[in-house]
Amino acid sequence: MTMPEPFYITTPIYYVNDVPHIGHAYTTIAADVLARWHRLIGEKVFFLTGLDEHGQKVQQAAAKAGIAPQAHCDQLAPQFQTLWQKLAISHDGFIRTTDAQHQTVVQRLLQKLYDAQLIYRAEYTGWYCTFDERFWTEKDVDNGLCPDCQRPVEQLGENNYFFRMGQFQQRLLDHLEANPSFIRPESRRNEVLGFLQKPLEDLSISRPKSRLSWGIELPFDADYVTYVWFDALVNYISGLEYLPPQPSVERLWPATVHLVGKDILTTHAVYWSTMLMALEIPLPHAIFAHGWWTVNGEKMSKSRGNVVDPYAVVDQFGADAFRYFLLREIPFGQDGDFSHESFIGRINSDLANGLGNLLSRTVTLIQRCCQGIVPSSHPSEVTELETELQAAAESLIQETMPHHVRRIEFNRTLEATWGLIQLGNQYIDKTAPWVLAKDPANAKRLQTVLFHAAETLRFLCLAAYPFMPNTAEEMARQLGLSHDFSQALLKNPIAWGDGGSGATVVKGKALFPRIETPAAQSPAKPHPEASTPASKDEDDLIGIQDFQNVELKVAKILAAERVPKSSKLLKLQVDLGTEQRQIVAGIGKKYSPEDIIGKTIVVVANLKPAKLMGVESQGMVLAAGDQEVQGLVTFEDVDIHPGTKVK
Ligand code: ME8
Repeated sequence: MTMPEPFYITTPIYYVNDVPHIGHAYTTIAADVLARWHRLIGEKVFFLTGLDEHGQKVQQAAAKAGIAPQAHCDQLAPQFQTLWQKLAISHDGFIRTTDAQHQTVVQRLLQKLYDAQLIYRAEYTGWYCTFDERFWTEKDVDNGLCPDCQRPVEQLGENNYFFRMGQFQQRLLDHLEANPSFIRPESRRNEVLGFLQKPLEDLSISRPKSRLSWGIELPFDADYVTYVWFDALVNYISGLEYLPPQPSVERLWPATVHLVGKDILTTHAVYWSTMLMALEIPLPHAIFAHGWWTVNGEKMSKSRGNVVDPYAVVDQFGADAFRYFLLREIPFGQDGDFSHESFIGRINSDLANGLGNLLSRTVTLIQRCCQGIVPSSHPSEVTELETELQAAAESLIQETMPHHVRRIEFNRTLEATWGLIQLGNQYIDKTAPWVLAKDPANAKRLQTVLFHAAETLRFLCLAAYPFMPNTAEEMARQLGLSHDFSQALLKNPIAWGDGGSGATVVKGKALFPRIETPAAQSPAKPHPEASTPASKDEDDLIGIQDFQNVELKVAKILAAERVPKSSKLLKLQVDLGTEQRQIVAGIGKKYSPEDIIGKTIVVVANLKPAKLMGVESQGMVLAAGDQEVQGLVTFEDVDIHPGTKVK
């Protein structure tokens, strides 16, 4: 019997020259989603992340802080580890390049290359960029500036050790040719092919201690330390020797995928691949280089003061909203822009109105109509609506999701998931369980509908889990499911109707409370030319809180009839998303009942009930006009779910 191939995924190991930011969070979250999905489908997963602690950048940061480099690393490492905890990162190993075991492996591999005469010593003169820690040739340097980071370069001549990288150029080209999905996405593969059109030079893999002392000493020359990239790349193999519970380079290597940002594609695709070839170690199956985040359209930088602090984002909005936004907003591989407006927009529309609303209305209805127990379906009551919902949920979990996750298309996976959420919400709107609940003759139909709503959520819970693990757990809790997400829940196909029924639901807090933006909270500043009459007495104005005390909601008119003996009053039955209400409205002179059935309107939902001509009214509709009503406030061209808040 052959063992299934394990899924070994890595992130870059981040420099500890500064605290982590949104870019570091992005790659690590993406790797976490893949790791969680592959565990869910029953694969053996090893997920490695960690820190790159040597080299000039770290030495300089430590000097600036006035402490020894190791102490500096020890201070910063917990900042990354705590952030990964806050972001629910489920890595299996955390490597630090100052780990003694890692250093031993680096030295062993260097010695092997040296013994094989693949490392030689030579005098080299070139233009050195301290920031990028690399030499450039005369033709690369542009006006005395580094072509990569645009910082000044200095001419440096020194003796160094070189790895015969150029010798492997053709083999690397052949490998790229034979393995079209080795570098992904396709556009990045083309970049690497382009890079390899020029002759590939040998790589300086040492730094004299006189210039840089913070690194791993070369095993064959104590006057030198190892170039930080040679040291760092080896982490992908050295970590397997001492971090897994059963150390096994043999079983876990080659890596399934190295996730990296596009900035470090060359070091991975070219340096690392040729190092592995020289060491006679197989190459990883794939290297995926994702795109770059800017903030409000600008490059993130300390000097601009626009670095997004993931700690602050998580504290304010929660880990899952952040995880969702980063992977939903842009296709993985393309560049994207982070702005608070788009983030909050996604929270309110996709998370609060979409997923949160579907869960809360389903749980509320099951509590109200079925004593809190998820009912069973009755085959005689299953219509096309139910068949469509079931087919959509099954194809999401069994086909669409595996397809897109395998291709590392996070946004497509999430789009498909939100397609099902929308279908679920529309299903509840169409079947209107609160109307069914009025007549005991509909009991079987009502149970069938609520079963299907709950079952859709059971499937959604699994689809959401890799992306939003905390949310999935809370959904399972509210649905009364005893899911243990650490198990391979999708190892075997899940069947519709296999769980759920009989569970006791538990109403919990909203999954994603709507975020009121500062603009909505603070009264808008009047434009100088705005027509606020100068004489308007301050006492006539209300504060925002007064307005917020009025709960305005979208409602759909299900039925309407005239109140006997009144020319003005209509008695309406409206759908409020989770309940049906009766509202008496003075709109009978403008509208006849048949005109308004099916309209989506706005109602005041927290008004004390009152009796109008002896008929109870549980709210008020919004309409324009003074003595005479001229028109109802309606939504004509957008499909908005009943129950959605209006502000
Ligand atoms: O390069 N957008 O570490 P590093 C998206 N130590 N991703 C971003 C980003 C942004 N604006 N900024 C950073 C190093 N990243 C080396 C790696 S690996 C053997 C050694 C992410 O701290 C992205 O993954 O500069 C990028 O490749 C990585 O952080 C660079 O992290």
